[in-house]
Amino acid sequence: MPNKTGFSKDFLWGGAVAAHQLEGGWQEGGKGVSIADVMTAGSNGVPREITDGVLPEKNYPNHFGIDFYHHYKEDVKLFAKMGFKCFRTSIAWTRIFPNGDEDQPNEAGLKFYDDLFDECHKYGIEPVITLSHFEMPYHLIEKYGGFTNRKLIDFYMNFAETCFKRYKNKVKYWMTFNEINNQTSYNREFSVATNSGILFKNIKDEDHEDAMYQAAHYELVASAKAVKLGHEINPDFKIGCMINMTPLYPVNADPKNIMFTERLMQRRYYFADVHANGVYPKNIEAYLQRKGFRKDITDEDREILKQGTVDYIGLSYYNSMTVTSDGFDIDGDFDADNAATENKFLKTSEWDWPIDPVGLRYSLNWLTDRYHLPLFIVENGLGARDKVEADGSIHDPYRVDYLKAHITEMKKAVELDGVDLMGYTPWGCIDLISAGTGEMKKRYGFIYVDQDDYGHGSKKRSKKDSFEWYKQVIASNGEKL
Ligand code: BGP
Repeated sequence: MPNKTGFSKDFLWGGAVAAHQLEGGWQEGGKGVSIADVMTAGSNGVPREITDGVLPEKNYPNHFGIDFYHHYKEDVKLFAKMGFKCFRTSIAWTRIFPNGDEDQPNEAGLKFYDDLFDECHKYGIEPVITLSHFEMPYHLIEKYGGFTNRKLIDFYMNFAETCFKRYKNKVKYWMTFNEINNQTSYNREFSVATNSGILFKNIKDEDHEDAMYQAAHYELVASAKAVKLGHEINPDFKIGCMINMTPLYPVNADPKNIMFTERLMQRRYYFADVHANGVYPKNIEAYLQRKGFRKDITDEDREILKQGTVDYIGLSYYNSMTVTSDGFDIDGDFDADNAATENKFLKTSEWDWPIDPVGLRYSLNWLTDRYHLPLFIVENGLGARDKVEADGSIHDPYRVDYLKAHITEMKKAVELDGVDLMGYTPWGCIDLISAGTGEMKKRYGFIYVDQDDYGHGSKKRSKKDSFEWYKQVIASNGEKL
């Protein structure tokens, strides 16, 4: 009998994190320095800074994370109590290849993930693994210029092959690069540096966009090569891409705004076209040619892109964005962030992110119509400040409201629109360091961690009200919201 809610009985309910945002132990087990280790904490609107190496006077929150490196057994046990079927995390590249260009991997790093995956399997939790989640070895950036250098494809492949072979019987679900399309926000050094390892200070202003497109090309080739190799190592692997899905809405029905929005969508989502179809869409080819960008693309690259198409599309969804073409030349170069404007129909989070559950259903439909592939929502959630009451309880109805509204729309997409959805892993299922701000106070978790932005606190874990709520969502396979 079909499940009442429309979710299959093996639907992957779980939670998502990334190594650099929670592990800590930044110098333990032979780990090297990653880009995340040279990023300071931002605060109250002050953006994070990428420093020249680690400077003793600065606060680097990714150094301590929430010390998952030492608490993982306790944390996985809590995930199991919530009934997780899967747990999405990443493998810190610098634990496996501390500098990124070594021939041999670091055994202590490999062992850490063996232990973590064993711990997950002990409770029947399936690991879902991102290979590169904003954690490139800093050495690869300093010495080679990150993904502006074709050599990075080989370094990434060493890392991918090592992981695929080592965890071939422990991990089935993989993703190659986290939010690969976020680097299209090329005016924000943070997005570009975390994705491709490009430091703007090393590149002339007028070359930023070209460098981004070239690096993105090498990443896409690396991803396709990894998908192909992964399938050879274990044909049962399910290997996906991961894109940040922020649907763009025109501010009004002026055709100029409609065309402008379409153009922005093309720039932001061509990554998914390449991953899923194995070819660049015509509009991007035309743009790159016109601008003289991405000069280095070979016939062999094009062939690899075709051979390494993904099994599914992983996506993060937090919000939609409304844009206006005012002040832009539609045929010029531009960045969606500079075109963003208010949407009077939507409320925003404390960090000014629009809250738009219907946008999730819209996104799932859009992706399905375009790619005809299974989808996996691997991030969704609300960053908010939580208050601990005198008795230690934490009431977070705002988080439950957000997730409930999004799951409701996700259900409609599955039940009414025929979307093939593999699973749902809300972001930051346990409080962790925010990627965008480096703060601890921007919390997403069902599990509270007693720690401030500077790493002070007992690190004690406690359940928020949302913990029991999510537990019943999973237990009822999405029926009780
Ligand atoms: C995504 C990243 C995550 C995560 C999330 C929330 O872009 O993949 O790493 O951090 O956003 O963003 P933030 O931490 O800035 O609130």
